[in-house]
Order: sequence, then structure tokens, then C-alpha cells
Amino acid sequence: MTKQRILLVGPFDRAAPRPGQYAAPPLGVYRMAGYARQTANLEIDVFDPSLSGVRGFLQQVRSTRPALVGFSTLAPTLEMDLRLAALVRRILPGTLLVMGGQGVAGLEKLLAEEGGIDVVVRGFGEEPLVALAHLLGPSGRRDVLADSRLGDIPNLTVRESAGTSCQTRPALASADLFRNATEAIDFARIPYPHYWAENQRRYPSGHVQLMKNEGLLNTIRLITQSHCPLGCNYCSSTRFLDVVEGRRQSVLMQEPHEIIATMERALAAHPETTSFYLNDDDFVLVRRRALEFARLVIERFGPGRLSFICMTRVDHVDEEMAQTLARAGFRLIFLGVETFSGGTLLAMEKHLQHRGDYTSLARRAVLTLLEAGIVPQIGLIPFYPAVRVGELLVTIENAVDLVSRGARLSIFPLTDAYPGASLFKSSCRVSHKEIRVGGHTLRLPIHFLPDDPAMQQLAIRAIDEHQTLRTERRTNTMPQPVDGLYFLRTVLRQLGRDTATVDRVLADLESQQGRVPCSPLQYMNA
Ligand code: B12
Ligand code: SF4
Repeated sequence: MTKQRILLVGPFDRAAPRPGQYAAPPLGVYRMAGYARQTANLEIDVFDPSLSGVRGFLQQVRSTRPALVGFSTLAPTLEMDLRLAALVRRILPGTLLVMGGQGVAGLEKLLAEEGGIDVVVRGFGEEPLVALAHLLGPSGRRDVLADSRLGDIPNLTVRESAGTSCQTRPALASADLFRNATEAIDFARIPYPHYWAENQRRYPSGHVQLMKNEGLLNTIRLITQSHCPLGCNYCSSTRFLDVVEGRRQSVLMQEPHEIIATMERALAAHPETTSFYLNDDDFVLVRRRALEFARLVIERFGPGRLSFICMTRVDHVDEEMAQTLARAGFRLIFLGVETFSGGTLLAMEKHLQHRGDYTSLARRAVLTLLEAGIVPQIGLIPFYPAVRVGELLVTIENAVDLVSRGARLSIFPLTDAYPGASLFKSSCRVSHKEIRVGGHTLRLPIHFLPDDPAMQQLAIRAIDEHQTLRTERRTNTMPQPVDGLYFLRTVLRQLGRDTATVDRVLADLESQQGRVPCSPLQYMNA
């Protein structure tokens, strides 16, 4: 019998690129493909609609006629992913539609009962995908849904008919699966050069320079641990793998020598790689491991051969860590600061391993990285639900000051309401949008709104004004931190505050940057 083909589809982000964001391949999907080829010899194609568009997608579906299409989704891409699924249903009614990824958490029943998806998978997809593929017969979808062995595959929500579904037993992920799946990633089959070329096209060299990302465009992202367990209440990825009621998934991670081995495999496939982005939610979660990794990098590659990027939290940065990482080649570190105000921080339940003044701690983390020669990129959520005007001003003042000293910024104005975040259990107000797919209307959460109605109005006005300026000036890919600073400037202006300091920092950035399209001053004078 000829092997049935499977198509895995990455999340479709129509809004890309967002300021400061780089295109990257959907690693989870490639990891599943590698594992399924290696363990079960399955015939798998991978398609990334964010890179190749809807027309390319339809061509792929029509020419390969897959028996199973697996969609990877994230909360903000769900609408587009469901639309692609509806198109497949129309072209190939007998194909099994499966959906997984971070974006299914908390929406499993909705997606199976009203989203037109046959099987929704929670957690890591490698084992469920292989098990589902084994149930495919000549009648594709019908065979799988009628097979009693479907009930033995854990972590599934299966559509029974419109409006009803059933769930199979939950199971946590094992350390063996994490290791085997990571080892099965076939880097040679991931078209990194396409993504690198796309990023080069998107960001002129002046932007890259201003964002302090020189030499970081040929980057390969790696995931070396299963998740971050720290449990901040607005975060969904911290709970994505917690599928068993009342039990938390233990963190599964590669040891430093295993990370080096993965890098060597990636480098052998793509020797033109200049940097690795250790894209774990918190690469410095286990101090000993991060320090040992830095030591091994110097031993194996020598100083300067490779650059590194990672993400961590302010309470995991100290002088020894910063200096050691800098020596190993770490150039850019994303810091989940979110706010510089201790009051707002308390409401976020970030469980910091630190007592004392939070503003000083957060500033110290940023300055310590700068002193070590690493660029800190400060992530902020200025309009977190509990925020008050005084706290917002503390955040803006510190962010502007630290950018003037060399830090960079990423701003998410409102708190994204990702289903699965524990903040849903609070009384926070949530904005929703309704989407219509396959004859059903789905109501999806979008943002947690500020509690204080005046702050809510302020946020909405500032976001609108900022978006209008971006559109008018066609500056959607304006470099960070210019885009972020300009947003903060808009907030200050709306509050009737003095903008002289932020104006000075913007002007200073322009003079460093030289002549680059959509310069900050042009933007400010709009
Ligand atoms: C690298 C990364 C990116 C990269 C690459 C994106 C990608 N598509 O993989 C870039 C920079 C492009 C990116 C962009 C965005 N990202 Co992003 N990203 C990440 C990050 C840091 C790691 C993702 C990763 O590689 N994980 C490791 C792999 C192995 O896991 P995985 O992808 O989840 O896949 C496994 C399972 O989910 C499951 N699975 C996944 N898909 C499928 C499909 C099927 C059929 C099955 C059965 C199973 C399955 O099996 C996989 C293998 O085990 C995560 C943080 C995190 N904790 O995951 C955020 C994260 C996924 N991103 C997020 C968001 C919001 C986005 C954006 C929408 C950002 C935005 N608002 O601007 C865009 C969307 C663009 C796009 N087209 O994907 C959110 C999603 C939140 C949510 N609850 O949905 C996360 C969780 C970060 C966060 N804020 O919490 N991102
Ligand atoms: S530290 Fe970051 S990844 Fe970890 S729970 Fe908090 S927000 Fe999520």
C-alpha cells in the first residue's frame, strides 16, 4: 500500500512582521516531522504559510492531497489557522484535520465542537501524531474517527458531531520523549536561508544597527527545556503542559553537553549560522546549567566564533552570570521586566526570588548586562490590568532612561489574554472578538483590560494614535526601540506630561543611526 501523506502547517501570522520581530521557522512542527520520519518512517511535508502565503498553501494541498493535515496554532494566529483548515475541508473532505500547539490550551472543546477540527492535541505532538497516522486507512478521516484505538491515545479532544466531543486520558510528557524529539530535529530539512533572506529584506542595515542586532540575522533558534514553571498569572506557556488536573509537569531539559551536540548538528547542516537563540522562556532558570553551558561553549568553539541570544528574568541576572555569558558570546538577552513598578509587579504573581525594592532590582539587572557588554532587551506590558497612573509613569521613566544607556525595548501595550493563563480565574475584564468559521461563530478572548476605566481609555487612545502614525508613515517595520519609545511618548502626551526626555533619546538614536528610512525624527514630526 502506498504511504499516506501528512502535511504539517505552521501558525499563520497575517500581522507579521511586528516591529522588532524576526521571521523564524516553526520549530515545533519541524521537530514533530523529524520525530515522525525517524520513528515511523512517515511521509511528512511541512508548510509555513507566514513565509509562503495562502496561494502556496492551496497549491501544496491540491498537489499532495494529504490524508492528515496538522495545524499548529498560537492564540493570535488561531483565526487564520481555522480559515486554512476550513479551506482544506472544502478541497479534501476526507482528510483528517488535527490541531495542536500553544494556542489550543483552554480551547480544546471549542475547537473540536465548533471550530471544524477533528482532533485537537494538547501538549507535545510527536507521539499523538505518529499514533494518529497509524490509524489512517484508505478512507482517511472516517477510518481514524471510527477506530476504537483512538481512545488509547492520550491528550486528545475528538469531535463526535457538531457540538459534542470527547476527551482521552491526560498524560504528562516524559524526559525520554523530550530528549528523543530534540535529537530527531533534522536541521538540514529546515530552510533557514529562506528565513534569513526574508529578515535581511525586511530590515535594512540601519535598522539592524539601531536594534543592535548586527551579526545576529543568521540565527538558529533552539529549545533546550520543556517550559518555564514559574507561574506568572498572565502567562499561558507556563501551564501548557499541565494536562493532568492538580499536577504540574516537571521541567525537562537538555544537559549542557547535549545542547552543544544539538548545535553541532545544526552547524553541520548550516555552516553559515552565526548565532544561536536559546529560545527557552528562561534559559537561566537553572544557574549551574547556564554557567556550565557558557564554559563548554568556550572550550568547544573558542571565544568569538558564535553569538548567542537568550531570554531570562531580572532575578536571574547577577554580575557573575552576566560576565560569564558575555565571555561565551551572549550578545542580546531578552528580559521579562514587564513593569518597573513594585506595585504592578506584585499583582503579576511573578514569584521573584528576591526581597526588597523591585525597581532597583530590575534596573540593576539591565545595567549589569550593559556593563558586561550584553544588550538587554526590556519586555514591557505597560497597561497590565492592575496598573495605576503613578506606576505607569515609573515604568516609562525607567524604560526611557535605560534605553538612553543602551538597552532596547519590546512593548506589548495590553496584556494578551492567552487561554490557559491563570489570570482568567480572576475578575479581570477581557476583550473578545467573534470570528465566523465553518458556519459557527467563535468568541475568542483577546486582551485583559486595565481595571481602572480611565487607564483603559488611555490605553485604547494611545494604541489607536500609535497605529495611525505607523500606518500614515508606513513605518510598520520601524526599528526597536524607536517604535516602543514613540508609544511611550504618545502615552506621556495623552497624560499631559512633558516629553522632553523621550524626545531627546529619540533624537540621539537618530544621530547614531545615520541616514535610515523612517527615521525617528521624521516620525516624531508627523
Ligand atoms: C520561537 C517562537 C517564535 C518564533 C517562531 C514561531 C513558531 N511558529 O514556532 C517567532 C519569532 C516567529 C514567533 C512569533 C510569534 N509568536 Co512565538 N514563540 C516562540 C517561542 C519562544 C518558542 C516556540 C517553540 O519553538 N517552542 C518549542 C516547540 C518544540 O514547541 P511548540 O512550538 O509549542 O510545538 C510543540 C507543541 O506545541 C505541539 N504542537 C505544535 N503544533 C502542533 C500541531 C499539531 C498538529 C500537533 C499535533 C501538535 C503541535 O507539538 C510540538 C512539538 O512537541 C514560544 C514560547 C514557548 N514557550 O513555546 C513563543 C510563543 C509560542 N509565541 C507566541 C506568540 C503569541 C507569537 C506571535 C503571535 C507573536 C506576536 N504576538 O507577535 C508570533 C506568531 C508568528 C508565527 N507565525 O508563528 C506565544 C503563544 C501564546 C499562546 N498561548 O498561543 C508564545 C507561547 C510566547 C508567549 N508569549 O507566551 N514565536
Ligand atoms: S517567567 Fe516568563 S515564561 Fe516564566 S511563567 Fe513568568 S512570564 Fe511565563
